[in-house]
Amino acid sequence: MDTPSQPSPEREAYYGRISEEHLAPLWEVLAGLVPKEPATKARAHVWHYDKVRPHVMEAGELITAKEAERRVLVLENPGLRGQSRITPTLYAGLQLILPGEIAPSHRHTQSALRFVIEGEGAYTAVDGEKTIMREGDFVITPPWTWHDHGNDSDRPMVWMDGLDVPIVAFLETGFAESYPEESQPLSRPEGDALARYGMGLLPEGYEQRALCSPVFNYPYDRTREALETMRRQDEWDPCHGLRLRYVNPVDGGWAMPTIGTFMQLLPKGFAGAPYRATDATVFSAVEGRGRLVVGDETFEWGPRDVFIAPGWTRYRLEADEDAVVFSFSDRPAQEKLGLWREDRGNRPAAG
Ligand code: 1HN
Repeated sequence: MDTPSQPSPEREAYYGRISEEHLAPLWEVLAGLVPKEPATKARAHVWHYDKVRPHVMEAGELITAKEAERRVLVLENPGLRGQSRITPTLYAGLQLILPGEIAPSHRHTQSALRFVIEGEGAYTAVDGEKTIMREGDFVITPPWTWHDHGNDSDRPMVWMDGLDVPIVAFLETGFAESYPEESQPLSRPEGDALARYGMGLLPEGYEQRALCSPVFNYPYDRTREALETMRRQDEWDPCHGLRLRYVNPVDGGWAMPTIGTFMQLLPKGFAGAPYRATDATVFSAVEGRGRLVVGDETFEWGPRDVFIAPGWTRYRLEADEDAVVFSFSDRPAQEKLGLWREDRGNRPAAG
């Protein structure tokens, strides 16, 4: 699939004639359409929270949550500026909600996750249930569910939003609407979803209707405890340390159909083996400090920093202290399409 050299005048003239009929020669573009391997435009990067936080807080003085609808600073991948993408297929941003504010209710076909970075006590209401959020919580907003956020605490709250916006745009399947009131009515008590679906029990007669997990807040204290308990028995993965994936407890599958989410523990002194996979991964450190090494670049990270490892690009993770790191990627979407591949160090690529 080598690119042909500059076309002859005869061929150029032919291309001109067929162009009038909206036709084009495949052989001139084939190599670009079917690359030997992915060559991503996304770049590795770290957003240090201490640098970003003042800008996020300043936005709080410039615009209200109500006026903005969502007061968010978009995390733009340096290789994809102006496209509202943190990876080629995913959107991410940092959302601020100040005490007393409400981000009005709306719904859309894009799926969203929230990962709480700073603060405690703000809530998000999803489909008739409110959940109070704390640092390290992973919260799901399934597609086409009403959702509004509010902050009844006395401190600002910042979380990272992750959405499949570019995927939905590519498929041209985006729909959205506003709820007629600022807040949606609540029909279930706080904690109902976790009690009903997140305890290893299911109500008799329960039928799975949605593709997203019915547990819509995975609290950090439970996730942290699982990692801490398991570290005594489980073997460390040479690339990922001890990495758990968030699952839909109803079927054991991914918690969201398009976005895969993980929490991993990297023990003090961890020096991960090189790893690459076709899914670009967005990380958010909760505890500890370490490094992301990509080629000859090193990105130091600490608590609340967000960093990204591009797709099909070898990287290594290192930790100086026990570190706990959340991450997400489009892996479920790739797997469902039979496209996902990983490559661990010296082993040949799968597939
Ligand atoms: C959205 O609905 C929220 O509901 C946050 O908090 C960020 C980015 C793009 C599109 C919709 C939210 C968003 C978003």
